[in-house]
Amino acid sequence: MNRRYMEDRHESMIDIVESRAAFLEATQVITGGVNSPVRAFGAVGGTPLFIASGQGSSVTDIDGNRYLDYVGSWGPLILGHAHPEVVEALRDAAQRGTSFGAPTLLETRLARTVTELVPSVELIRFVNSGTEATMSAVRLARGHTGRACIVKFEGCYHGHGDSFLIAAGSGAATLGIPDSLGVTAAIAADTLIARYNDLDSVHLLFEKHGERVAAIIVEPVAGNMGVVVPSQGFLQGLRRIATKYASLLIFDEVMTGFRVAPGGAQELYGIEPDLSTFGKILGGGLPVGAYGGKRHIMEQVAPLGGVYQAGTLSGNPLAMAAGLATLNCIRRDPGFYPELERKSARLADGLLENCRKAGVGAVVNRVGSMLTLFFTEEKSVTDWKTAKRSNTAAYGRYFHESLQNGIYLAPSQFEAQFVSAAHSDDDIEMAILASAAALKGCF
Ligand code: KE4
Repeated sequence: MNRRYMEDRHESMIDIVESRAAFLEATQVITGGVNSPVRAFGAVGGTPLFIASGQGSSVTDIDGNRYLDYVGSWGPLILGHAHPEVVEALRDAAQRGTSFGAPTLLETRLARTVTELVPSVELIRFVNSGTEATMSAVRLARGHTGRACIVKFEGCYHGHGDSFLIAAGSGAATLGIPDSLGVTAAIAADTLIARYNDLDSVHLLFEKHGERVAAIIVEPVAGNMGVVVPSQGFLQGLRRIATKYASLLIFDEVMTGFRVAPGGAQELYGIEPDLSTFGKILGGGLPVGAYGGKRHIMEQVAPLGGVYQAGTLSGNPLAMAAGLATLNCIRRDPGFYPELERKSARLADGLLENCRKAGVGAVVNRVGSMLTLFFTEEKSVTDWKTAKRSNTAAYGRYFHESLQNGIYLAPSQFEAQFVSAAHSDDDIEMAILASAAALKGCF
């Protein structure tokens, strides 16, 4: 056990005796005590909180401390925790068996729902994570075009597939390992890196390698360097370049799908990708991913075509039931997104106003109910180069001050915060008040 790993963890002021003991025990049997690196609080210091339960907009840790939750399990919980219709759907499905390894009607119903919400998706395949979705979409693009290279963007994160762990965002950027050990030079050579919001950097790559590029994969709204908004014409430019070179345009909508609009970022910005990937909200908090797109492309996946992809629990009834219940709640309420927009805009304005009053340099980037407060002297944060200049030490202090004020934020500057339908106006006002108090404690 790496004692330094434990000793570096200074205490929060809140009583987290149980979490501390639980973390010590977890580190003896789970690598780093966590099952995903960003949960280890590596970027903010301190001991990860072990969560006992979630209800609506809040979570409670095993010491009994309750927090307003603006992480939302990193995006899936757009309805909030333990939504009654999701819980009921899960209970009903579980009583009939948890997995069959055979087709079920639930899969077809969820697939039909996605094709109705996202018209560019004519055929879909369910998998069990966003990573599986993006890995499969890239394999399909390579199989469809017969080309080896992909273009991704510095600071974007598409899961932990080997081809993506080059200049990656999210936990890779948080921990300062954007290029992972274990990814071979041969694999890395096929991943070309461009700059987000910089079409010239994409043109340069295509002028040199265009005939070898199978796909551009992009987060249509970046959420893994913190939220970075596509500049005017950026996504349209990628569409034009991909078409010109007969490469595929893959929108990684794992985070933006059903988050920024019912039909995701492609609806919001009016761009039609060739393939899209999904996860998070699609499973309502259960493990799920999906990739889908034009029929003539998707028909190249086994068993119809020669691109192989499979999965024991793909389309499992529990994830399908939770995803269907979630999307049904979203679809039937015409006020769902307008309400999210109103509350999220109020939160973003309040956070920024607090920083202005406190004389703290800050930028807030937001699309819909995903947003990031960057502590920075930059006038804007438009790519990884500007995002990484943020004051991550200040963010770490702000994170802990926020915890002490009852607000649970992402333990990394390079992540998004999420507002759910369960967040009330009072929750938003509490987050704004708590933010003002947190700033006092860390600047
Ligand atoms: P998963 O394999 O974690 O389900 O999805 C990978 C993925 C793919 N594409 C995008 C745009 C994503 O944001 C993600 C995963 N997001 C991170 C949060 N930034 C997951 C949190 C974590 O790694 O623990």
